[in-house]
Amino acid sequence: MYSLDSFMAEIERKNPAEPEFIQAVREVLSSVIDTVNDNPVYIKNRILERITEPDRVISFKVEWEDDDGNIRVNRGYRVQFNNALGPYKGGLRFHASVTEGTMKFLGFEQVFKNALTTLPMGGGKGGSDFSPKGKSDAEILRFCRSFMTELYKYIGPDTDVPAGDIGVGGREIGYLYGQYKRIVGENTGVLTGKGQGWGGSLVRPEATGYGTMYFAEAMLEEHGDSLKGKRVAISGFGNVAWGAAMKATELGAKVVTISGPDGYIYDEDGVGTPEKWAYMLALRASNNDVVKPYAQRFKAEFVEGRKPWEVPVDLAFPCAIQNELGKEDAERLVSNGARYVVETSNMGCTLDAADLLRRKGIAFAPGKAANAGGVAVSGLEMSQNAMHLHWSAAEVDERLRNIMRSIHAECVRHGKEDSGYIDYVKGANIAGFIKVADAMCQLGY
Ligand code: 2IT
Repeated sequence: MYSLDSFMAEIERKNPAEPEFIQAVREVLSSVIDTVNDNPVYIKNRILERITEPDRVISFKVEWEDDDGNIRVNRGYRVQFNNALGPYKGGLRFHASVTEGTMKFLGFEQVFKNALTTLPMGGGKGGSDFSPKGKSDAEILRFCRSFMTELYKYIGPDTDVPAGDIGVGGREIGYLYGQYKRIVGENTGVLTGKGQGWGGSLVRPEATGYGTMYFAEAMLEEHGDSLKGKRVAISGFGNVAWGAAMKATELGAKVVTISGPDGYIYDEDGVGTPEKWAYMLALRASNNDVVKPYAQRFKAEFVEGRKPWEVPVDLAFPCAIQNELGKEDAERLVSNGARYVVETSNMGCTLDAADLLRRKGIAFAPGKAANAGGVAVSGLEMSQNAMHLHWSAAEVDERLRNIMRSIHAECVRHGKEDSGYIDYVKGANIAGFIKVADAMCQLGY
């Protein structure tokens, strides 16, 4: 029999100074510990000990030259967490906050998320503490080239397939893939999120944001409700927020906020026109990491240094970064009448925020379920690459919507309580865990 507290004490001892990894493990284990204790096969196979230890953690030096001719040094990572279900799969994050601990938390989350998609993918994550903020295009190119010159040794279309994440979009994937091809001489599906003219899948750029709205659509239906006429708060302004704003609008909701590290935008007219969406992409491409210019451009309100969770809305979608929505934010949302919180960033809510939302009866979807659309379409990109063909946008979009609805159904199946309340965190964790744990038992050690 496992006790959560003593198991977590051991995790904390083995992973010092990695608070986010410890947080992610605690969240999953609190959901699955009863399932494990009820299953002698999982106990005998030491699944908990094995599933919380990454297969390997690769760390490497990235040397590059800035525009002034200075040599700069960053640290690169690839965490290959678990490949029971398929090749390691997960994004690359370029952000100043990246450490080995963040990579491990993201890799761990990815294992269960990828399992939920039902596609054959294990979990991994990588990146660097390199910050694209304020960097020129030429500097980003040189950094990507150096990064791939190390990373190529560890990846391959059937072993480990990276993609984008914060700070890594179509441009960066292009530079990374260009260097991979230069070294290895192969056109393969070794990265996803590629350009549409050179092996990328249609709808991959939109997929995370679209997917989270398809998930929300199913969630609202489950509660006899719909997105039509709802007020929505979104944080972030990058690729994920962009896709979410477009799909929310299409489904009849009004997105009243986006945000950046500098503060948030309150747009009473809604972030709901092609011009506004194009402007979000331009802000992202500028590498300035600010949203303030949106306010001047579209005559909206800019609230400096604050988060959008103080705005009265029906639904909140954290779309920026881990732990961006804390307990006080959750309290504010609840007292302002929000009924749904759909985590779209990975672990966007702190543990106490998520607990509070669930205690208050708010429908709360965890990132590993709601944001799985991005990696799901990455999986579809891998399929298309392996078959050397290209699906239409309509075909990819329909598959994406079906995958998100099936993830929602799995959450309900494993998370519905006797009271009728759906604990999406528990449902997602148990559904993902069972798939990976069963595979691990069958594969031996
Ligand atoms: O967090 C994520 O799921 C991603 N950044 C996407 C990963 C992928 O391989 O497409």
